[in-house]
Amino acid sequence: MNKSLIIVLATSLMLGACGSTEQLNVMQDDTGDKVTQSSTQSVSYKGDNLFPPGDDTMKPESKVSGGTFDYSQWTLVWQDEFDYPNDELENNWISQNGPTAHPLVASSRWRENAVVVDGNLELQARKETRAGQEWTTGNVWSKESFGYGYFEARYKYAAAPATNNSFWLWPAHGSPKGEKRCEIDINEGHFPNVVNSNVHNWTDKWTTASGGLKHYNNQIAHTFYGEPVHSIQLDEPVKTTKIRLTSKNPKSVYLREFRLFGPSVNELPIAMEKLPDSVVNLAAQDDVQITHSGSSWTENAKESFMTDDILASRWVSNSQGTKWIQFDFPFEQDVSGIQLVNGLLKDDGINNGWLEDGLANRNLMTDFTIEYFANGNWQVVHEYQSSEIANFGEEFHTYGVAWDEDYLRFYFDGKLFYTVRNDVCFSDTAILLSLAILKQNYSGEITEDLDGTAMTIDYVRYYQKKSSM
Ligand SMILES: [Ca+2]
Ligand SMILES: [Ca+2]
Repeated sequence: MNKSLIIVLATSLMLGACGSTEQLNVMQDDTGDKVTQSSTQSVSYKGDNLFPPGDDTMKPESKVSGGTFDYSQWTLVWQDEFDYPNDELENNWISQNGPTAHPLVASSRWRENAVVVDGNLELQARKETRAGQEWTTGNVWSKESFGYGYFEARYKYAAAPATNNSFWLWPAHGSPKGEKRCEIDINEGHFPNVVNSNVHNWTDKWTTASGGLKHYNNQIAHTFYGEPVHSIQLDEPVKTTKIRLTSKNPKSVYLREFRLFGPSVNELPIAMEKLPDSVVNLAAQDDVQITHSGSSWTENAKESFMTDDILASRWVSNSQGTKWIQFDFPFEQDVSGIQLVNGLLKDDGINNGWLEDGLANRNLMTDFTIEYFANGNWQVVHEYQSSEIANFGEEFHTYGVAWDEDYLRFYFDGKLFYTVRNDVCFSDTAILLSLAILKQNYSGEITEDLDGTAMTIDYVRYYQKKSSM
């Protein structure tokens, strides 16, 4: 394989339900042509299963847990602290210099956008048309390749929606014959605080019943900050005929329960439990009309699931554009309390892996506004922005993966949050740091706010386990 052949765009993006994913990663060669055939055999299967039928190698055998990462068991064998002049970046890294062919990426990527300054590597986003794309960013990969070990980077996201802030592993310098082509996304970070960690098998692909080409992966939007539950007690009841929730969440909204209470409910009930018999959910009455921005077509996602008093069932919204849900009452109501549960919970499970207690929430809404209709106007009664709780564009965090023959363990600030069995990744890999700007609201709306932002990397470090040396 041509050593400069493969540039992979770190733009794998979750769509829809846990385990039910659609892939947007594209490989291209340095002429910009997409690689549509891998060198190994593609396999066709019938059906829409994520995993090829009968493939038991994908199933977990036992749970593993590592807790907090123990650096004392590991030896630092390679590092880049970016503590040198900009023109020394080439000692360790190769830069993309040209357009980005993926149809969802709006940025060409250049060495000029990868700037070493003040002890950091900045991958800078700029509003400038080059190579036919309206934005520029940076994308670098290591000259060296690495085997099993612990990879960690400390970085901040570019502080605006529509960015993909990626620290990932890919065999940029080629794989040994017979090895599967493995991509490990340690984090494809989306502002303000979403962590996407994933393993892709690019060798074994299969065709679904609907004609799509799938490959094994397990994309998950981890949302460590924020809560599934929002309980809002109003200071004064509002008289209204309509209530609506609106969100700009980039992906589908998972609304498990939505409850409205009248003034007779003095104390809001426990959101994660069934309602007491004495408490009425005004939103769940038969004569309430529910309208919305659209439901996901990928799964059973009816709007009635958000008011059925069953935590396990949920409405799943459209994935693109603004999401909203509206409740129309047949006559004016007094509303004094609002309660909702959203996102994916640990009990929802995942394919081929395990989530740790305390860091298991996924797909929580990044934002929402609740309004009521009165006197001919919509009036805001509650607003939520997850960037006010955790803003990874302002805060440095560490993202890591411990990779061995059996497992891949993903760490956030040194805490294990996610483990998958290793069925794919057995040969050396390069390290990549990539900023992309994404179209179609995949990680939020493209705005002028992007101009001048930067994915800012303090360091990249690689460790090997002491017992393996
Ligand atoms: Ca429900
Ligand atoms: Ca540094």
